[in-house]
Amino acid sequence: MKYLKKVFIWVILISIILIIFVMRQDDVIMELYDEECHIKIDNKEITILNNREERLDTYILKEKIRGYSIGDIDGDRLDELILLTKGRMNRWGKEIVILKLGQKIEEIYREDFSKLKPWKVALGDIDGDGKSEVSIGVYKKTQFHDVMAKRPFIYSYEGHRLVPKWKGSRLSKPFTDYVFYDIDEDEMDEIISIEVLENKEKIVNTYKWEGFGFQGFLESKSFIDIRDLKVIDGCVYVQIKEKGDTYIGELKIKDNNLIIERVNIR
Ligand SMILES: [Ca+2]
Ligand SMILES: [Ca+2]
Ligand SMILES: [Ca+2]
Repeated sequence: MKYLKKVFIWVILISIILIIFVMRQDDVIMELYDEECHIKIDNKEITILNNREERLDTYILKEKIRGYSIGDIDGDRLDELILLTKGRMNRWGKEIVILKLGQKIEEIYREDFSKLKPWKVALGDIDGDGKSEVSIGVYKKTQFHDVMAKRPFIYSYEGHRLVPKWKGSRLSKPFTDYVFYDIDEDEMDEIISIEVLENKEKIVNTYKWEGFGFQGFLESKSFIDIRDLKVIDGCVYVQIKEKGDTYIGELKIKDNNLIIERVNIR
């Protein structure tokens, strides 16, 4: 009996170690940023590797990474990596760190945004000038909307700093998440958001930049639940929950309607 107990404890311990190992593996993300190089993002460590998997440079942050986005924010045709670091207690993010990616990694900007309770960083070229704007998803009140809510603030990177471009009070409804994507192929990115209706059902909504603010564009029909908004390989996907059915759908415009087409991917 004693022997069995020992075996049982060992099995449990080994299982826990395996689970931790697998979870840690999940944290490693590979991102391609030009034809020759890719980066590996692992916890606090960012490594540039070439096509032969040779390490070109490594950058180590003090804090863990909560979110990131890659794109050209200054129009020099080199991508930047924009990171949001984790704050204390991990509920909100803390600093925005911008790294220029070439053969080497160069930190070009760092600022503490913890007062705004940041929870997301996303990039999109909303005005089509070839430079991506930096959006920081914040959780706060604004002058015109005195309620704590998620809001997508927009900045442009000018003169080596992030300059506010739009600190609008909110989107048309409360939202759970957003990304930027050129849904109508006019070379300007729209905001694509998952929004919550009064009856708690959800819709996908889209907005176009109109020079001084965002204008509602197309919205989908409503579903019991919509989650997991992602841009993968140039397509936007969401997970849809309908009565007795859950599936992945791809966002498309058809006959001037925003539709979510079922696809067979996981
Ligand atoms: Ca750049
Ligand atoms: Ca732009
Ligand atoms: Ca567009």
